[in-house]
Amino acid sequence: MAIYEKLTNIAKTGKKQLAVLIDPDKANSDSISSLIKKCNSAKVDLILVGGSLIKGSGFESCIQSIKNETDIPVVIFPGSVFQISSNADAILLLSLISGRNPEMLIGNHVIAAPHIRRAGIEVIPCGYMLIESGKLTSVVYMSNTSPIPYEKNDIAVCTAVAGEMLGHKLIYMDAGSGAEKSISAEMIKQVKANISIPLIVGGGIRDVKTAHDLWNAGADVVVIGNACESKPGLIEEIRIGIGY
Ligand code: 1GP
Repeated sequence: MAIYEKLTNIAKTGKKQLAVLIDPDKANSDSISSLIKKCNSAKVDLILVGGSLIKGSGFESCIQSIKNETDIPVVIFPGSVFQISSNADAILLLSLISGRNPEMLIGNHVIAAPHIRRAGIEVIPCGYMLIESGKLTSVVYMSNTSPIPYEKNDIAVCTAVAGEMLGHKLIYMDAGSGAEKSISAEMIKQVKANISIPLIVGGGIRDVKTAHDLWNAGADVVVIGNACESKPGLIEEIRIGIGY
């Protein structure tokens, strides 16, 4: 079954999904292997691969190493047009709808389109929203956009609704990797109440309670990135805590 269809079907049942984000620049084959073992045992739903700035040459080998060790779908979460691979299962085609940078709304997509088509992977159009999170994150700086202010729930709601009306299949709300504070449960609750497509939430989630609060507020998928390295037991604890 296509990855988007599966994600949507699970979301409709109300079952909460867990995604792990791997930054190829921070991973090596040993660290990938140990993390993937944890993802397998915690029954992680998706593995996202990408980063705002990838300096090394390990993007392709990172995806290949992951695929060698798991059947969990590997989905590219691209930080640039260089992050495309036929070895992945799908790509989130991110349109940065919280910003007003035309390159992030359409320019990079034009450049990437023929390469994505040639890769032959599933394309999931995704309205991507950055939310202010206490400090300047790499993604805010690199995208040259302003995030939505932390407490402006109404702007977040209208942005997500516009994203859905434009035809995006997912909304991804991100405080940015390593964010000081994750997105508020109240903002997630209000956005979820106003859209009918699945909602992914990430950035700065470092403990079980925050993950559960965001799930309970309406996130269909919670993404854990940095904390997988600093807290090796976290993804299992999050999964056990939710009861499946
Ligand atoms: C970043 O949402 C992801 O784009 C994950 O963030 O690394 O802070 O968990 P963290």
